[in-house]
Amino acid sequence: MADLWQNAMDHAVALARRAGEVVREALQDDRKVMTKSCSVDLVTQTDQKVEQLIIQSVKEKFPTHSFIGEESVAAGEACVLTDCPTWIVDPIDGTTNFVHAFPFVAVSIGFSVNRQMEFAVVYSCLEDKMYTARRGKGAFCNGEPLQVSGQEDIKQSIISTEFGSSRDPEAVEKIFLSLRSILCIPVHGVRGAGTAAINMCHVASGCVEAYYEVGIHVWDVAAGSLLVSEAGGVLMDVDGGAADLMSRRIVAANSRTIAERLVSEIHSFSPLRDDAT
Ligand code: LIP
Repeated sequence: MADLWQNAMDHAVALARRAGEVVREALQDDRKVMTKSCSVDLVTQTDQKVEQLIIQSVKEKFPTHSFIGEESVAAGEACVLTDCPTWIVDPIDGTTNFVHAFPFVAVSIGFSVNRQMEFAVVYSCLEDKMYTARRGKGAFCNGEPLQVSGQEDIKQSIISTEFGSSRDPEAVEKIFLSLRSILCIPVHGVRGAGTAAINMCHVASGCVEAYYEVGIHVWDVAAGSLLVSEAGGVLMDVDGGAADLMSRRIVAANSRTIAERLVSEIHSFSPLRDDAT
């Protein structure tokens, strides 16, 4: 049977590649930096330009589809996931990296139908790595199949996480408590690429056993979540329940064993949900 969404996925890959060119070109110029929720939550004209490029093109080709886009939500649009075919777009995941030319920057496009991810595209623009996944058909990087790590001992693992952009003292305290507990298990190391999407690609690729973060948004993790599950990994809430992409909390791991062990060390908190009205 023909794959209903293959056409949309091909379009997403082409758009991510074109968006990557825009990002690479913009790195040659001065980047005008603006702020959103706080002084460390950055946005540039390139984030806005890339999101417009993607949304306009999708609207022309698939006029009935819906969107959740990071910059559209920042501009006041609702962040609601319905049963409709929905493109969940982060035009530049790793904006702070982009601003500083720190070399991990991704275009992240997830596509959901009936609130289930159908395909995922994460383009790591500066590495020229195109990560793709289709529900039930596996995960790939530049066409090569991905498989999560088989490591089940957290003491032999690398864990990735981020500090995020909240500077609320209570949140920062929880972040440091979690980090201390995890480091002292002890694990082999803690890493963070500065983009949730690429951190999740690292889990899918098997070079990192697990990634967790509290404070991310649905556009940061929608595509990455399918890449991880299609590469054989698991998703979980930081308290051990079912993952909820709107909750701003995620654990993405190679296995349930590693995810549950990690959860037992995380000091969780609950930021305002993405779909809170
Ligand atoms: C960022 C993430 C990063 C996370 C930040 C932020 P942006 O996305 O990918 O890993 O720590 O809180 O959400 O703002 O660069 O798209």
